[in-house]
Amino acid sequence: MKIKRKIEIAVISDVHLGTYGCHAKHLLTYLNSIEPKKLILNGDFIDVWQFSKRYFPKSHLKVIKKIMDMAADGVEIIYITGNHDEMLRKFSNTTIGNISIVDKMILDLDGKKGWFFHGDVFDVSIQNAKWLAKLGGYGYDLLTLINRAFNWYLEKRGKERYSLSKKVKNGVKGAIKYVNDYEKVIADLAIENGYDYVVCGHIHQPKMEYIENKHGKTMYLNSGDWVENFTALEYQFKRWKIYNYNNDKLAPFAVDEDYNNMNIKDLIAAITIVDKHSK
Ligand SMILES: [Mn+2]
Repeated sequence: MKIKRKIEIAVISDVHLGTYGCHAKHLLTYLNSIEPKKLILNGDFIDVWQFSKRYFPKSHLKVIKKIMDMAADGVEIIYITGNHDEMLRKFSNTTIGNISIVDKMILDLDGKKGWFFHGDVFDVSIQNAKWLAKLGGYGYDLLTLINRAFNWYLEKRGKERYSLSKKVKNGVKGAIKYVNDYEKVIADLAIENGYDYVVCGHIHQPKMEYIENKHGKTMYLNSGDWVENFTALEYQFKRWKIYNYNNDKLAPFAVDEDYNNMNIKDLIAAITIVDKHSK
């Protein structure tokens, strides 16, 4: 019998299923080692931009099957959309069984307020977004519109859409400043809105840190990614921590025995065919 770690909430982001960079096997091992009440997929879970039929290996299908099995076992799955899976934003606020799709979410965590979103809407205007914080609750929604309009304009002109995470990843000059600005703007907006925690992803930089300004403070949390860092955020016993797969000595014991005998066809069937007799 496998002993799984019980966690109240697990948050993962930037898995990028369907790309060569995604370490699906690591993620599967992690998911097999935990028993969360809630699992939050905070954006860029499936990389629809780079999706092609040529590359979607067995281990990536297993991750999807695992998530569906968790949902069937009563785990509440919250899929927050990101920029690489923004096509799913069409289905925002849809709920199917234990799985729901949203753009952003607010949770009450033992009397404290947590704000969850992917974070790509902060790409466009991080340099001069200070005034957006002053708009409080409207700030995030306004940024979403500006970001959308800006990318629409770039696409119209045949240019590549703006990607902050790509800049950071490629170590473009000033990358550290981009990261700092991103964290600062998000924290400012969270403080302005009275959130105790703000939980995002997108820039692939795991972090847990109190950020303070003259109006107050908030805890900034970033779940990192499953391309380079293999990190997650876990909430248990009224506190957050960063899980780091590279430091987890138990990892080799949580293998995916259950799915090992399944071939690709079985896996696809398990994911796509809904049993008419169930429920
Ligand atoms: Mn992203």
